[in-house]
Amino acid sequence: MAKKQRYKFCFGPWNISEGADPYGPPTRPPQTFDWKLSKLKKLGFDAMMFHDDDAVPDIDGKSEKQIRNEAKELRRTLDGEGVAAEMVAPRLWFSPMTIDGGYTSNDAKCRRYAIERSLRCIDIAKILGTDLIVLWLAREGTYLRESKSGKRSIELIVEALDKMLAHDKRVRIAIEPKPNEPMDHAYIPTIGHALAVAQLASDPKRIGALIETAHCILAGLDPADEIEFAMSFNKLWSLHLNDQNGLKFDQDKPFGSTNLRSAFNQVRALERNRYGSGGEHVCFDVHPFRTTKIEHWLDHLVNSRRTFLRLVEKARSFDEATARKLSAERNYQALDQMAIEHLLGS
Ligand code: XLS
Ligand code: MG
Repeated sequence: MAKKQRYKFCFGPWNISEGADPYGPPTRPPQTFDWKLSKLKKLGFDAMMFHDDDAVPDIDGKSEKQIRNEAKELRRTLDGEGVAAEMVAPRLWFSPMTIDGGYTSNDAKCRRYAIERSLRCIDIAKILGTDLIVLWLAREGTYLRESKSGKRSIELIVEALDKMLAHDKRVRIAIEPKPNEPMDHAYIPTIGHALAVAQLASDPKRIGALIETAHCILAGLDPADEIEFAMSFNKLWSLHLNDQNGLKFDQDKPFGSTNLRSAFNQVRALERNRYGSGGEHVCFDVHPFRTTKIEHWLDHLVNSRRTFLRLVEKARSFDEATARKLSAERNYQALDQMAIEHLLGS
């Protein structure tokens, strides 16, 4: 029998969030980074994901040398805790320089800022010991169709990718597609778009993808199919599992919270394609509900991991032979009920 995958888990400091939303202030006081890090291993996680300014706060006001020094200090702290850095992502959506987008801004000065910041992000990743950069292209899109050219925007994204690839010969870039929010329409809404854009870059081998459950649902797609699509190209380099109830704001609910059967199918897709066998992590991009009390602050992470592991058991004990037989007989009614009964348990 094939060796069973042992999954490696991670989350980011932003996943222990304070509950602010566009309509109200935080409902929990901020926690320090060190506190978050100290909890990680105890909760059964292996690695942490970072935005560039999670790693080096106030990055825009710091020199290259300062950035490197702070990244080195963080590396020592991570090593001390036995925690790996899974990836680093440039936060290209917060600064006044990214109001109109990063790489696709209509202002050349702002575009230069976005690229420079991405190169610093690569420097940080190298120091933290990861070759993986994640690009969530938050503001690369339009609020109104007349404001940008779609073709020019793709050229600008490819130019930025090429500069990043040239900056460090070992870096790999995983594009995290999302169809909307904050933009009306984003330029890279799905995995298919991400992998197509990769083909235009100078070294397509070093561009892959990260799939987030909620983002697939927002695009009207099935997350399990998106996972298998990316894995058909060996391009699923990271994963943000969570959940989402329909087409509304990005909810980042605990994994399995809305649709347990979809969560099961995502895990089954990962299992049968051996996700993780190349060292990839299972990350939970989940947030506590705004109502969460301080004493329950980490439960969404613990619960997502637990649900994932329970669904791994469900995927491993699913009667695949019978499923194949029922599929061959086109008895999908029985297959449907078999999946339901399996999830319900005895
Ligand atoms: C937002 C994204 C973000 C990325 C990291 O919707 O999911 O959290 O995962 O930049
Ligand atoms: Mg995400």
